[in-house]
Amino acid sequence: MLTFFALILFLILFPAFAENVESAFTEDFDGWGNWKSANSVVQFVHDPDVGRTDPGSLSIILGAGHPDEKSVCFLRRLVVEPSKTYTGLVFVKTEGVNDDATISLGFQGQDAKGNFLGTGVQSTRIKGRLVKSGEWKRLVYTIRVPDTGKWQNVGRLLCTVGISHSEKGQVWFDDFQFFLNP
Ligand SMILES: [Ca+2]
Repeated sequence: MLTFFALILFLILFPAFAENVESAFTEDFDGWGNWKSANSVVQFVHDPDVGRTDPGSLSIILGAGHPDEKSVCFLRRLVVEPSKTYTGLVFVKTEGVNDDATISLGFQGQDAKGNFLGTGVQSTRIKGRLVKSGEWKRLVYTIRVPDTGKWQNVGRLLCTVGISHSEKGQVWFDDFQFFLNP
């Protein structure tokens, strides 16, 4: 019974804790969807062999004829509460992408039903030339969720991890984490 009350107290004190997300992609896409610009030539795959700490990662393969300015990404909705601060991070690896490729981790506001709020995207990016072949680089972004203006009805962050400005190559994503800042 004491354990039960301790659990209730924990849930009251840390209501958003249950929404923390970790994706190691050991088995599959772990609930991540994807999005691509029109005319993109791309494959979204789960790579069971490549991984940072453990095998398994998400990967985007840009195919012949992919227009280099186009954006493609994996995405996942994350439950958040206004006025709270969260940190997201993901590790990225590339093979054969353009030096000017932009690999990004971004967030935009949605309401509890997943409708866009027109908040624009907040993101961190790294250029392809800075991700050397075979090396994992970390992208990290901390966001305080506003509670006014366009963010008034926020209930979700749409998280995107993706690539633009490359017409060739492959990028992997692994060891994603999203958590409420203490
Ligand atoms: Ca992994």
